[in-house]
Amino acid sequence: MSINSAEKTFQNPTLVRARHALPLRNIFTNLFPFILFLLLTCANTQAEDGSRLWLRFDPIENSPLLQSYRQTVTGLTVEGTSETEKIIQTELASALKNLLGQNLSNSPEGGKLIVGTPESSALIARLKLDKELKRLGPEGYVIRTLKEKNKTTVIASQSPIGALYGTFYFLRLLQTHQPIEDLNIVEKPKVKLRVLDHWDNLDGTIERGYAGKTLWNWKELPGKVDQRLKDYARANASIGINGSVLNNVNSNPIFLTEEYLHKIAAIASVFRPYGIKVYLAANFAAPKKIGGMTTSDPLDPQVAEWWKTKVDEIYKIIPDFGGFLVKANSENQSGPQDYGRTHADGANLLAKALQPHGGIVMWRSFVYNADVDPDRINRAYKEFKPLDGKFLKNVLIQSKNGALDFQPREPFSPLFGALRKTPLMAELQVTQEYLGHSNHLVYLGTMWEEFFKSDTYSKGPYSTVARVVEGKVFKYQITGVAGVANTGTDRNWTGHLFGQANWYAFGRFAWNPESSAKEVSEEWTRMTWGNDPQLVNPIVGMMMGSRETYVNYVTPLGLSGVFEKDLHYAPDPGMVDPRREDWSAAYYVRADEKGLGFNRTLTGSRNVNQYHPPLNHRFNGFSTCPEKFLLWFHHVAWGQKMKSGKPFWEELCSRYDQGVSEAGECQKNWDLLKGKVDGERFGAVADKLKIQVEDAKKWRDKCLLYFQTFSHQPLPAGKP
Ligand code: GCW
Repeated sequence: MSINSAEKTFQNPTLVRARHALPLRNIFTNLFPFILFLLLTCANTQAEDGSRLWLRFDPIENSPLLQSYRQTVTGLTVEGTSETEKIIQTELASALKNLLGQNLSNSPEGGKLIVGTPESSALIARLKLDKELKRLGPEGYVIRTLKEKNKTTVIASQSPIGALYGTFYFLRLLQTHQPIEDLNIVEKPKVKLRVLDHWDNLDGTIERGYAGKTLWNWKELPGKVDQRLKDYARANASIGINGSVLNNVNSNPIFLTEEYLHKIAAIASVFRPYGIKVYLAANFAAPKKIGGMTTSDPLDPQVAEWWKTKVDEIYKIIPDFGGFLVKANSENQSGPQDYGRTHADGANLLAKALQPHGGIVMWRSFVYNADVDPDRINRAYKEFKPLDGKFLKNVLIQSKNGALDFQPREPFSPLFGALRKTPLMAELQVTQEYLGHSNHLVYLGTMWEEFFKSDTYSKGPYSTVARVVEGKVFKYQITGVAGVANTGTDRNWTGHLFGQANWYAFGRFAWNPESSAKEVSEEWTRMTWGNDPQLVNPIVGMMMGSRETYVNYVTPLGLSGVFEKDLHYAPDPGMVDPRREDWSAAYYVRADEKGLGFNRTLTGSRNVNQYHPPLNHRFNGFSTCPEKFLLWFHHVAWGQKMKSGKPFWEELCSRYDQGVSEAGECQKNWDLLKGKVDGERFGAVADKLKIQVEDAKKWRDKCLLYFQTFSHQPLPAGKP
């Protein structure tokens, strides 16, 4: 029975009653509990499409906890009249109503939960937190229980945005069932720019997007702004994301035209009260393509004038515009090298135009022109290292975490720690281009933790990537972390329900690159699935192992590039792409009669030398190179003895097998949760896991059969 027909029975009984008065009453009485049950389950099921993300705010059922929360939060005072402060008010009032079942309207004085800034709130001003809040900056905040004031809880910041971040932190404590009666939390982001990069195209498609279409409806904007943009901004604010690059780095210059700037302005005004700035991916050839000029040469004064005029126009329409992201001289995008100029010339051209408005340039280092070096992964370092110090102050160089291209596992790109005078911004990929799209459950928090924790040794030990990115190693003036977004128009936002965890984790890691993947996964699990330890422990367990499992059945022991052409989903380890050698799987895998893997040691492409000592030596030596990076740096003989004592071929086979069996374990663990989570979300994940387990087998079989044509060794018993 659908909820509608059940409702009709209730709402319109008179007609029916006239004809069957007595019997109907009996039927109704007997069936009442059943109908009620159906109604409740239907209502419940209908709501569970994942659209609420981690902002569910379901009622707290644990009664002692509920009671203590109710005692702590007995009244609410949110002062200030800015848009952001209004958002704080409604957010808190509705969340507390849902979580605690309490209607707390905003009272001007004396609530037991007070939120605001010294400017907007006389109460907070009286607390004399000014110095402390100033040190925390506009996005930092304190959450403190005031003992002397009848245990009032204060959420205070220098700015309304900081107060909003503090509000979401406070709500997270409630959502994850933490104690709140004695708080002293002091928070500030470790990174200034925390930006989602959307690879969204003008036609609504998303490059490497697996969750539907773009959220920006260009046809309807600026007249109509979809409510989902508000939901998107709210979700981002709840995890501290403060910027969105709206369009693909393979960029269409049309986004810079006046018509589109007005559409973008409409998006910016929805994002603004949530603390999110909009940025655009700029097409370097725009002066020629939309400006009617004959050149886009960065050293041509008229080109500089064109950009200055364009940028001035942008700021007239969008006064708090963030700046540009640029992919130049890479994968057919034009750039300064088209005119014999350098990346610094190109970046500085735009930086100069943006500088008077406070805008910034995020210039990507994802370049790999074949004439620079025969090994693709040597190229970006070789191009950018000599330019260190040549960029204007408002330029950041944005580098992917690894030197290749968002593989399931890569060592950190040697650019981290190589640029001392130019801020290096980390680019992570939240969308799972090489990680099973929206079909595979792969939690990326562990990958990002591994990356950020890597020691670059660029200024002696403890020069971790995290500290480089935070500007602590080389004292960068601006800092940033970008993530290629995995959002789209799917009801659940990310295609796979566990893709939401990667969006969430991105925000948490961008705020604090030294975060713990486990803590983040636990937070997300509690908010998304529930606080029952019988749910939390197995789900966190599944998440924490998921990336290693994927690596095992896709790219074990440091393999890379084994993917099918263009789609990057299925395996095709022998693929040769006629367009470019370095788009071919065979180029990376390097399988031959002797063995497998890319020799990047001193006898090979010498990539190891792009790392600071002792890493260069460590990666260069076969016995010192971590096994997880072995095939990345070494060509390993099929019979080579491994740490386990097994010959390499057997080790390789067993890693693939391990991946397959771990994927199966993950599926079994999920099955055990049947009945413990709502049916709709349970089923959605179960369906995806089925695909994942089948895919894992395909990966193992296809790769091993291909490698076997070189190793000529038997497959372990029971394999194809
Ligand atoms: O990984 C490659 C992707 C391209 C992407 C490019 C990049 C946006 O396959 O789709 O283009 O990286 O990062 O620029």
